[in-house]
Amino acid sequence: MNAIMEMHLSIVTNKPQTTRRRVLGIDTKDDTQLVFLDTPGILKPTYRLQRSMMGFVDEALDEADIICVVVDTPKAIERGNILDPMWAGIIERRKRPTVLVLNKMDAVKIRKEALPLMEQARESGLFAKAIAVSARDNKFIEDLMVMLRELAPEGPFQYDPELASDQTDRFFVAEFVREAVFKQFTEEVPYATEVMITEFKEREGGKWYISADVIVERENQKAILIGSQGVALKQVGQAARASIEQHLGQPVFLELYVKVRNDWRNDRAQLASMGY
Ligand SMILES: Nc1nc2c(ncn2[C@@H]2O[C@H](COP(=O)(O)OP(=O)(O)OP(=O)(O)O)[C@@H](O)[C@H]2O)c(=O)[nH]1
Ligand SMILES: [Mg+2]
Repeated sequence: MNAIMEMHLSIVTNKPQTTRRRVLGIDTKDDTQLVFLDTPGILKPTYRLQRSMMGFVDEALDEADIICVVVDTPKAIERGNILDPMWAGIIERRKRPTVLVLNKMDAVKIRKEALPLMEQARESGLFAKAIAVSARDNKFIEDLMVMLRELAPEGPFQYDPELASDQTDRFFVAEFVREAVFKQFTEEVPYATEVMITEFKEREGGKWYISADVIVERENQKAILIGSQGVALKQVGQAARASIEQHLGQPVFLELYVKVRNDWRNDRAQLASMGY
């Protein structure tokens, strides 16, 4: 979605389960408007947050006219399989035109190795079309767009063509902070982290003031996030601020507070307060 929209709308990290909600992207060119719903990846939930994440996937699948299945091609080649059978069932039920997008082709040395995956896609009968692309290098992204335009139903624009999303600045700011945490820390800290914006003040002619709670599950995670003399948290703030300023086109003053909420990922009330 980011490659198509030439915008950093959905946060990207090398860790799985980065996307937790549905991120909406609107691409309007001439007489065509494509609306993308980026979702978490499909998984078997082991905690309540993941159940909610899969709820967002279900809603998006119900809403969409076209389903794009984006595959990590080098991994699929290694596995010898495009899809988990469980996912195939979830997609098949929807009976929508479905496009297989074999991504990360820049990381496939021998392109021929992707051919058996294409063959599998054909045999599965799941896909209306298949295409091999590289989001990183922007290769064959335009061809994918042409494919999607052909499959998309005709109708009036659903959104103001000037808009890139219908989600709030607060949402994207929280996501950029979470992205910085995902990038900076290993192991459990990113997964135990959620970000909630507590203040968002637009100031005429000055830096906007944004304050956010960075929520973790345990005291030891809080200590890791803050780091010795607050150095780690400061780095998170610096990285996040760069993305936020880029997104808002506006200098900001960003303040982060780390808070502990025990086991929030499994706590119904906590999750509800976060919008999950
Ligand atoms: N080499 C290469 N890497 C890519 C490409 N597209 C994405 N990546 C990398 O793949 C990793 C995962 O990207 P994401 O966009 O977070 O993947 P996702 O499918 O949305 O994953 P979740 O949100 O975690 O479910 C990141 O490190 C990206 O930089 C590509 O075309 N080529
Ligand atoms: Mg994602």
